[in-house]
Amino acid sequence: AVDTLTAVGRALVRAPGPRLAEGIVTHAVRRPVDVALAVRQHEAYVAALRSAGWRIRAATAADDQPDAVFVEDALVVCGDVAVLGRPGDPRRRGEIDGAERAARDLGLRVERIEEPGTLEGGDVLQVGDTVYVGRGARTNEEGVCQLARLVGGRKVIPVAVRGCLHLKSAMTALPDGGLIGLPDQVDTSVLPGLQVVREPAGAHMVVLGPDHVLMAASAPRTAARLRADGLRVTSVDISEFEALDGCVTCLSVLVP
Ligand code: CIR
Repeated sequence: AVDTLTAVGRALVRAPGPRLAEGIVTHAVRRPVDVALAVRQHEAYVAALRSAGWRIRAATAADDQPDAVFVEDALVVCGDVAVLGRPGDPRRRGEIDGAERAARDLGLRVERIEEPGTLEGGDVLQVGDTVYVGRGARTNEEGVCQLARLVGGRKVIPVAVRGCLHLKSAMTALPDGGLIGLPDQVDTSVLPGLQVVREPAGAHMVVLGPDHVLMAASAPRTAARLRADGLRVTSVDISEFEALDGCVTCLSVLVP
């Protein structure tokens, strides 16, 4: 009972597997990944969520799936429904079975994106009752339409993205719901506004609480600016995941 009184919600994570270094790279310049360091960085990331009050739930690691640690892409949780994605990159489709088991363990109703739709959770940014869905390399128009039907009652806004992997590679939201990111990579004409950042990793926030965000250590100037604005910022070094085009959002799914 104490747990539920103090907790903010549950956080789903998935530990990196031994084949992490073989993960897909599209935008970064391929360099060797230090898997032992990645394991320690993941532990520190999980510890940051835990100390902010999130109860950690671990999906079973998928040792044969190099990118499974990027658990955010495999499913979208919206209220009491988990929508299993259908990754735009077929090399990631083997992650979905384990994500489904994790969603059921969380007690969520399970729906799924079906062929010919593609959708990765990195393209889905929820801000209150609004759901921004990136249309780009990994999520197609059909995927956006299917998601819109499955999360009925929310306002779904498709956003064209370019030059990046996912919508959340380019923009996320602050605790007050304000959008923050890189205007060159998203169609800003459909957005209510966008606070511009100069560091690419400054576009990535995980909202941990009403005035608390988690950011990558690679965005020190943005973190300093947000602290000056009165936000609490926890920074974590995720260099080994950034080497695989990952960002701070992709390592968890928060279930408030
Ligand atoms: C991929 O290319 O699919 C992975 N190497 C990285 C996925 C990162 N996901 C995310 O930022 N949501």
